Amino acid sequence: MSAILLATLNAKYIHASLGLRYLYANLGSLRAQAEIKEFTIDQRPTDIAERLLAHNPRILGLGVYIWNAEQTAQLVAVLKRVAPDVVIVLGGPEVSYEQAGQAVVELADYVIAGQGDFAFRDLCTALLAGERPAGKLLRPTVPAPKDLELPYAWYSETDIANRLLYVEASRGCPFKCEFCLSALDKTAVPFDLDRFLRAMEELYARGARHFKFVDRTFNLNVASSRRILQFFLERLSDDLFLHFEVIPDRLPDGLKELLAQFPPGSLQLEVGVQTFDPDVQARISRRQDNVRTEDNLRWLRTYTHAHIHADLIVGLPGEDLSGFGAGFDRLYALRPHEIQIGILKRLRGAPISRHTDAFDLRFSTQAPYSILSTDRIAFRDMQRMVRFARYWDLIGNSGRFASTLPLLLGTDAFASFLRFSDWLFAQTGQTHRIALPRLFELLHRALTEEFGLGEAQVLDALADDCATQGTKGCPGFLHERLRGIGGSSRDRAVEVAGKTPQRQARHLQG
Ligand code: B12
Ligand code: SF4
Repeated sequence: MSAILLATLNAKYIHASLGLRYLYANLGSLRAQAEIKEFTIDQRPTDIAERLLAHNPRILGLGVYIWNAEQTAQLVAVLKRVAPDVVIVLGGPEVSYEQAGQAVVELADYVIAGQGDFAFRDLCTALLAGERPAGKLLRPTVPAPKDLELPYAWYSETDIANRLLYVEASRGCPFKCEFCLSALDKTAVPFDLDRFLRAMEELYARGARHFKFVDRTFNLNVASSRRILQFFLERLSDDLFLHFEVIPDRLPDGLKELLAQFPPGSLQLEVGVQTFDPDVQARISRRQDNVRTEDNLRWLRTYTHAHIHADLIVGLPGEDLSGFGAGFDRLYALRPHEIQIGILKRLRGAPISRHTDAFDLRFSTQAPYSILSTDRIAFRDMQRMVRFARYWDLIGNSGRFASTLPLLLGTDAFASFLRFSDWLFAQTGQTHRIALPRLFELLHRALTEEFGLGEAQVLDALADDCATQGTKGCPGFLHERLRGIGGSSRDRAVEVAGKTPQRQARHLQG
């Protein structure tokens, strides 16, 4: 039995909640009466309610995020029907802004907006003492990192063995990109680096090897970034895997020198580019030097083994389809390993909403509040881009079609892939559950029938890609071609089936 439960519904099992572990770590003496319970968004709200109530809690703190808003509202509705006396306290980014009209907020007892590390403890102390603080919405001051207990000891052995370990060396972001919730932060505040690295050392000693930094901009303070990279370079192992989010136009030599030392499969960088259009960048208050961005991406691809994920957003105010396409082509030319195409979302509290009227931005009213149309991109075209993004994941980002993709994209990457995407959807009516052998067949048909390429060239490319993945599961029409494939592709197959994917496997599940 626990008087206090802290719970959330993660996007998938692989994602462990760092926020809840912070709240738990900072409960002080109340920690002895508290427990963390994590679920996923696939679980039924009634089942979750049953499992929570089995602990007979007096207070239930729930972390509410864009990915679980709907399910959490259903959960709270069930709980309030069957156990109205349990005090429900909400927190997390989804309930930190624009609370009016949110069903989940209406049902709950308290909402703590923003960083709740201490506020939750204080509220629990009051509630357990029989007080009922007046006012439902609490807006605590932002805690200083130096005062916070670090949460890393509360990653269990199971978490360490099976899940992504989120860690943060700093909180907040000094930039103001209007689509992003971090635009509301005043600045980035670092945790004491010695203390942070001691915690990393402890995690490492317990066997942790997959570290995902949630710092908004890892390369903001180069001296700190260098120490962190150095720390992990001294602990390189076959299974070490690090993920950082970086801004693309800041890569001083001091960082480059260390980034270049990480072996293949050990380092992943998420590089937000979002748009290359200077007018759109200015409109959404995103400061970005495009030339430096390109130089740095080129440098990273040439001189490091880092796996580069570069992000673009469709639907930004003032960007039409051809503008997005130009950005896509410009980014593709730099050959990041993945181009993550995000559909603009209107996050609660994010300043992008100031452009809603001027650019006729129409967002879905359901989480994750994706854009449906703008004055420049009609609903029909936005739907095409949603499919483009999905198919790009399957074919461009999966890395499975290294030989076939250049044939498909030709000299005009965006236009060709959009044409392919439209064709694929017309053929299948599906964006999900397309098995790999069928995808090979569809690519074969698209390239020969729709794009008019020669049979031999297409079969060679597809067979090469099939061989790279290990020939099991290759469709029948490629078997003959595969028998003719020699050593180099087979070597690649061994490499791909070997250690690199194993290191990244856990990350890729996310
Ligand atoms: C990890 C992560 C994910 C993971 C999911 C993790 C999980 N647990 O399942 C993945 C990669 C799946 C993901 C996906 C997305 N994410 Co995300 N993600 C993050 C990230 C990088 C880290 C979260 C974290 O651990 N932060 C550190 C902890 C300490 O902070 P915290 O979680 O906010 O917790 C504090 C407070 O919120 C509060 N709090 C939290 N829980 C509770 C509970 C109670 C009771 C109380 C009182 C307080 C409280 O106190 C905590 C301590 O201060 C954040 C950015 C960031 N750096 O925070 C974005 C962020 C949460 N994601 C965001 C977005 C928009 C998305 C996507 C929509 C992106 C996209 N383009 O597709 C998708 C949604 C996926 C979907 N299925 O719909 C937004 C959140 C918007 C929102 N309203 O929730 C964020 C803030 C990014 C941003 N700056 O805009 N994400
Ligand atoms: S997009 Fe990145 S740089 Fe811009 S405000 Fe958000 S976290 Fe900061």
